Amino acid sequence: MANSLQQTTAAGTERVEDIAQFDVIVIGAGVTGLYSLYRLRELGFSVRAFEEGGGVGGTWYWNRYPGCRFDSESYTYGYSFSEELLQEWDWKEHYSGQPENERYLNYVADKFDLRRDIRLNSRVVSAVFDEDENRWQVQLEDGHRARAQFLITSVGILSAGYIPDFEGIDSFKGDWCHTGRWPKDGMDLAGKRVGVIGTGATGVQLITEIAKEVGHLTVFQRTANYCAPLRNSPIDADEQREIKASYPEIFKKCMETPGSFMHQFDPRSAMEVSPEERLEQYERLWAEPGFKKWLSNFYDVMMPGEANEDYAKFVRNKIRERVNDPVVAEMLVPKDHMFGSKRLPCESGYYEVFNQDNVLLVDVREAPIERITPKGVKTRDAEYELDVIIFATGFDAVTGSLIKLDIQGVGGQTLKDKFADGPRTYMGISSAGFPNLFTINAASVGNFVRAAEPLVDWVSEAMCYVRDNQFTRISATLEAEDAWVKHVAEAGAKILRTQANSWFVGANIPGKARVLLTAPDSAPVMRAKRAEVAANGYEGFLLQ
Ligand code: N01
Repeated sequence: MANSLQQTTAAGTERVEDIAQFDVIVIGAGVTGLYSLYRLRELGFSVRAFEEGGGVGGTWYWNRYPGCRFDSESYTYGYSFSEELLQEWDWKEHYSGQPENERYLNYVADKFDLRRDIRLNSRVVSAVFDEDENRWQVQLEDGHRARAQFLITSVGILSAGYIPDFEGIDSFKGDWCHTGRWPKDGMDLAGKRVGVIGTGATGVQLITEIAKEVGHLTVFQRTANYCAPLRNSPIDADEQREIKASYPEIFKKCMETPGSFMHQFDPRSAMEVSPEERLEQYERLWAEPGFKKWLSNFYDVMMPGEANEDYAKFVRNKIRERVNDPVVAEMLVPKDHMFGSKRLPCESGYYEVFNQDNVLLVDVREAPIERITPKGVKTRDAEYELDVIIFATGFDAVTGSLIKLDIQGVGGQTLKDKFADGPRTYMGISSAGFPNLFTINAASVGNFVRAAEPLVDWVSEAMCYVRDNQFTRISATLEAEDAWVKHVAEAGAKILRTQANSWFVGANIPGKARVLLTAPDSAPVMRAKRAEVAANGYEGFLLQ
């Protein structure tokens, strides 16, 4: 849809002609963007999604590194909005891999005819609020522009890849890449000397998979992680039938838990049962697939304190049991942070990789990486010659991808400046001075799709409220925002997620303010809060 606007806008002094006009612009065609598009279209809005990638899928489009897969159950990750989709789609594995997940999202895009409203290969470089017209003007890298009353940033929480500022990267003679921008045609690693920097959830998946084919692997580890066996398996025909018959119960379970996963904590404290009973439960859950090991465990295993340390000891011993060389084993055992204070990777043979003769573990906390050289990686102690370097060094989480968009609100204020000391929003969704902008990526917590669907529903209903009541603007009030920022700091200080240096608190990015980047509350609490806000006529929001 395009029209000829013969006017000068506050968004720029140029004459604006032939700018495509929509009710809503969605940035990103990943899990949340696709659903936003579907939902808003159903509600009668004209929508255009701009996607930087050459295909839909977001995280599952970009992160095509070997080993990339779910660690929450596949059938808890799919959309719930269409019974037909649920019955048509067969998840092949309990923890589905990237190729299948990307296929699923493409299937969704086709089934609901979403592609006609998605412009691919479209990197947004700025979004400016036109105060006279109450519309956002979005500028793409290729010169294309579009305008809409509402702007939704469905840009993901882990999409702005982070590569440490090592000197000499460009001098490296071999191939290198970041896991979040894995080449579509893959990387030829067979028989090569490969170095991986980073041992977070990504590094753990990648290392396990590529260790099967590389000639030699050097793993540069700064912090050892608590990793637990994923125990993935194919879904057989009987299981498939059972899953399809029990989606309502599966989703109901997910909606009742703090992180929207299908596992409920044991309401007992680990410390109130006998040591024998405690160990029996630890062992029983350890033998189970996925997150059950901690999310179905004694509730206080995932809280700072005695139970947490007791379980950490159990996990440390599980790691030691699997690594032949006791020196290497001790390097792989985490001792500097609490169990669960960083994201817990699930693995499928990670520790055994370090029993291979062609794998070397290098401690870069002890001897940090000094630079990348033409031949490889130089640490304080040695130079490691490599053909390929893979940066599994994570993401500038949540705010990184928002700031990259150069979003300018009322009075030319930028989101970058406003978020300099951490995100300033109300419930992660809206920021004062940025009317009609919904930062959906900053509000999701836990199991992504389970969190995203109700969030998108809420935002869509808020837009309907604005439309139906002939308002032109909606945004958080400064008071509501201040109270939320205070709440995040206070409640966040008490939870496990803020206790270590990780992306949860922005501590993985040098110079980034250390602030909890998502809500400190559980998913049910957040849904109830949003429902109450809406029921009270969007309390905490300024409607104009
Ligand atoms: O990133 P990370 P990730 N020198 O930030 C190291 C999700 N996810 O991509 O721990 C040396 O966790 C850094 O070291 P340290 C999941 O939510 C999900 O792995 O900071 N090393 C760390 O080891 C996850 O949490 C799945 O000391 C440096 C690593 O790089 C999130 O994505 C799979 C360094 C970065 O780890 C991010 O995970 C994969 C330096 N200068 C990911 N700088 C699923 O299973 C950084 N590091 C669904």
